[in-house]
Amino acid sequence: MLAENLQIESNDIEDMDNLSHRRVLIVGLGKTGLSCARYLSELSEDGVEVAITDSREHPPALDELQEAYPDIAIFVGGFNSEAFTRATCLIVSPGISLREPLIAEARARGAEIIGDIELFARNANAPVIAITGSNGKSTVTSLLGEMAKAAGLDVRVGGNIGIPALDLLHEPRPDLYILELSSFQLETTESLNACAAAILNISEDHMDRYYDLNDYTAAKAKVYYGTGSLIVNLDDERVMATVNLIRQGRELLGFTANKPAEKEFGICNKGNDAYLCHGSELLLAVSGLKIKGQHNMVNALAALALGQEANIPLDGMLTALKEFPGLPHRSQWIAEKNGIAWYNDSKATNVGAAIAAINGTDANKIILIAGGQAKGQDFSPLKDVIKNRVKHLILLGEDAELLRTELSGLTEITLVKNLVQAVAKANEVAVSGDAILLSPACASFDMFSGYEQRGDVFVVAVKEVLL
Ligand code: UMA
Ligand code: ADP
Repeated sequence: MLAENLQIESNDIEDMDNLSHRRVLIVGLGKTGLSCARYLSELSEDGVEVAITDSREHPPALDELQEAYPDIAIFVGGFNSEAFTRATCLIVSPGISLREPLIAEARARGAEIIGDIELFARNANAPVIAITGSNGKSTVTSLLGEMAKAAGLDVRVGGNIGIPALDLLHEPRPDLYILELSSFQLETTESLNACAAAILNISEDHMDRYYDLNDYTAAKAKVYYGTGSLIVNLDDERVMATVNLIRQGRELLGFTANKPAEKEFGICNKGNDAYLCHGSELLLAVSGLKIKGQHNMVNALAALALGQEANIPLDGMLTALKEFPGLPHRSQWIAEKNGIAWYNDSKATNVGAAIAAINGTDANKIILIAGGQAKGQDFSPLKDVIKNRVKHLILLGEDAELLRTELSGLTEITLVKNLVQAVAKANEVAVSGDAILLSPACASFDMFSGYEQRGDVFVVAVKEVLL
């Protein structure tokens, strides 16, 4: 079995609905750390002492924290071991590994180790839908948010998508929370008990943080803890192996890119048209959707399955689905000139995402712009699609050489120094009927502040070259 070595650890968390008489250390002072500080300050529980630490000299939220919460003790420019020793509870930000020695020592001493999602879970006052997976999380989370809104629900959407979950916890109580969760966030989450939860897919990502794919999968599997509905990708062996290990008699609701069995969500063909369907019921023609590519059809099916289990009315879901334009930087159409289409898929920060984008791009041949930080990934799964669909591979970034070594002989390869050169080269080799796709399969932090900046720089370069 694929996941036979899978070990799902319990954090042995004691009953901790409140943090009274505790010494809490928030570890990390980015978006999450700031949201934890804000939440604990507003909670104003008696006897809670709050401090915060970050290994960086000037973490992003430092100034805001100092101004808004001057009473919180701050330790930056390295982790302060005394602060760790004093704490009875650590709230660890997702960007920090639990294998950090001071965190491991604190756990061994009996300190409680949680994350912001666990704190959210203990205080959330409405049902929660939770979405994880290697790819498609933000698309499904946003689409489901739109579906809930179209159905007239008061919904709050957040988590890894960019709005810290604790910032969603304010009065009045909403009808529903929808959370995008990363494996990092799930590592420290035990009691979310989502009413519906999905692992959309599992492929290699963040291998610089995990021992192996099983270790990464075990973190993702925690999204299914509890008693809610288990939404599963029937086409993904690793998801299925994982959920079968932990389901303990619970029913699964599946989605698939193929014809579904009764009660499942899938794709059926009728005449020349493909439809999203629920069992044998045709829901919507694929041609009627603004989002494109098979991966997006699967994302739509996952959202429908999650929505059904959270009792979101179908009419509202279908209305939103027809209108949903997709998110920027995800297989986003940018321009077309001389029969050549340009797409920005900068959010493809791993191999699985780039494969989905290449497969989902409608063109004779593709000129692919890729590269950046490899994060320890194995690039060999890219070989087939590169060989079959990519006529020219343009590589840039820190790990361009690594990619060239792994993918040489499959197609023509050019190394460039920056995105402007990449765009110029792509423009030079493309002919009518081709598509030019930025889908890097790598993180962007070697050259950019993030995938958004990488995508923005690409779009500007494309517009300039097409002037
Ligand atoms: N860092 C340090 N020292 C510290 C603390 C952090 O070097 O003491 C570094 C981390 O290694 C990381 C960066 O700082 O490189 C940010 O880490 P953080 O935990 O402070 O991040 P936040 O600003 O709190 O943002 C986090 C998520 N970031 C990560 O998990 C790295 C955001 O997801 C999320 O939107 C936000 O919480 C709100 O929930 C971003 C992300 O890249 C989009 N997520 C990864 C992904 O999608 O692949 C998992
Ligand atoms: P995430 O939040 O998990 O990073 P996004 O919805 O932002 O996912 O999409 C990121 C990239 O992943 C897209 O640009 C696309 O290349 C790819 N992608 C989207 N949905 C899927 C899917 N269901 N399966 C595989 N790849 C996908």
